[in-house]
Amino acid sequence: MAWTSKAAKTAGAGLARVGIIMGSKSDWPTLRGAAEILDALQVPYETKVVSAHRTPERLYDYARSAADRGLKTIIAGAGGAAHLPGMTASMTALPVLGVPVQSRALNGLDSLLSIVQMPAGIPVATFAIGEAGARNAGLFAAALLAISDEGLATRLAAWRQRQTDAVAEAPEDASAG
Ligand code: RP5
Repeated sequence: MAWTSKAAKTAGAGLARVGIIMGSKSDWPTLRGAAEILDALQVPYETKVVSAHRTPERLYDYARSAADRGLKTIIAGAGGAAHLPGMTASMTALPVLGVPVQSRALNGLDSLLSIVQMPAGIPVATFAIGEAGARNAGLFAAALLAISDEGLATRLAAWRQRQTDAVAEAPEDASAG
């Protein structure tokens, strides 16, 4: 079926190549980390709230149409009983990158175990809990796309070099003393 996403946001030119989905709008402060990385690397993406529990039909439509709509990978973040990444992976052949959101009750350990412990057969690449995981999922999505996109590979290499260059050899206090 045709898919139109009101919440779609694209960075750079062209159709979204990465989908960023989350189980609740309360997950956005975490998943924003992935979006910021994709913005920095000029990778077009879309964002959408898709709950495995509360909006199962939306999840079905999203996952089933993702590849036909031009997405190459999906970053899926959720917290608690975090079924979103696994259920998404069950309905698309695209690589799914799971981000465990830091939950209030168990600090994200529940999210991590829900996402990482997929039974053999349907893989979800699982990242660290919280914003670090979201940012790394963004970088990983870019690395996947960079395999067949020379311009993106160059931008990613430059991003990593800037990060390396920004690491001081000594802590501020030590050099001041
Ligand atoms: C999960 O439940 C969401 O991914 C979110 O992390 C968690 C709490 O959701 P809200 O109650 O904030 O909507 O499905």
